[in-house]
Amino acid sequence: MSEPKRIAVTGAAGQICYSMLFRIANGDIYGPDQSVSLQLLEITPALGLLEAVKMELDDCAFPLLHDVVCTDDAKVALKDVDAALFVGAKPRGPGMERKDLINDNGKIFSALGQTLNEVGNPECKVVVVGNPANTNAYILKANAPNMNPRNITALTRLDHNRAISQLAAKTGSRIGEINKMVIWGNHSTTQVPDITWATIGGKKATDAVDTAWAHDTFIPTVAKRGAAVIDARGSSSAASAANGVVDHMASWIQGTPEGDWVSMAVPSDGSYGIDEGLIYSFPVTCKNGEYTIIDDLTVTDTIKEKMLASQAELNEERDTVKALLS
Ligand code: NAX
Repeated sequence: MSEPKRIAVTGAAGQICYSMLFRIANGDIYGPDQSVSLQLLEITPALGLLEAVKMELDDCAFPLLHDVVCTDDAKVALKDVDAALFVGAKPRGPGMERKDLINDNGKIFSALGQTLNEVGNPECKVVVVGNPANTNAYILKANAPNMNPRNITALTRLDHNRAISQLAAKTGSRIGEINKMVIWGNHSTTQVPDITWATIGGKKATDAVDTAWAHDTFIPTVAKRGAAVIDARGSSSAASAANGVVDHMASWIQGTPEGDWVSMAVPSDGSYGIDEGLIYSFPVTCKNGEYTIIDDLTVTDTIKEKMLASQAELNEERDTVKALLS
């Protein structure tokens, strides 16, 4: 077997990681023929809990898990990694405005970007999960000029999976029959889940549901699903978010199937008139470890208007953290 792939994970003692690390150690990102090393980062007070996670990883005796490092030093966690999953972030506290959260977490991501820049492998594949994920990825990218900017991405795969699940439930179809779902924009309530090109068993999804459902029920249900899970569970999505991260990385590394695509928030190349460099969710195909934005879809006027509103929100978030974009 080749050298292990090194994967850094931040916020490794948190909820999402408790579901995610075991999947990674099982080979779900790099596949069944590739061993992995985990370099886990936590804040100092959570190191005890992180050790407990390592004990459980050890107790699984995963054949593909080469070694596990637990640390509160980002230089150790991010050193020479092939992939970095930035999950750790502060949750929104009582009375906190979204702007406060953006600023607090922005500081975490500017510091991590600088460290990644210093010790990271320039081709390292990055996914940001900690919210506001797109803007945190934007901050990280701005602070890590040595890194390949194309490889700084954010997670909208959970939204993509939620959208597929909602369409399957509405039409009584199986998940595996649904292809070509799209999430445009920000991982927030301005995101634009879009079924224009989706197919169900090869037939157009738009023939199976009416436009009013697609616009007035489907879009807000997917966009507000995170809040619905919080209401039902008392805390935010964890296992499904972990699954989204694994799917995001596995698609990127192992490729997307012929005739389908996935949604990833990646630096815009100007497609669809979205400002270049903004971390925006697009449909992409993946092959040989590279993603390609599907840039030739004709979007409807209604969807375009929503796409621009999501872009406007991202621009506002970017302006809020201007001081962190060194
Ligand atoms: P938890 O609060 O359970 O875990 C976060 C962990 O991060 C904690 O253990 C904390 O000690 C650690 N941490 C905080 N600051 C850190 C730092 N500077 N370096 C390293 N570790 C640090 O949250 P969890 O439920 O795991 O969620 C993590 C993040 O994912 C949150 O920001 C959450 O909002 C975000 N989410 C993003 C989603 C997406 O689709 N993009 C969906 C799920 C989730 O809401």
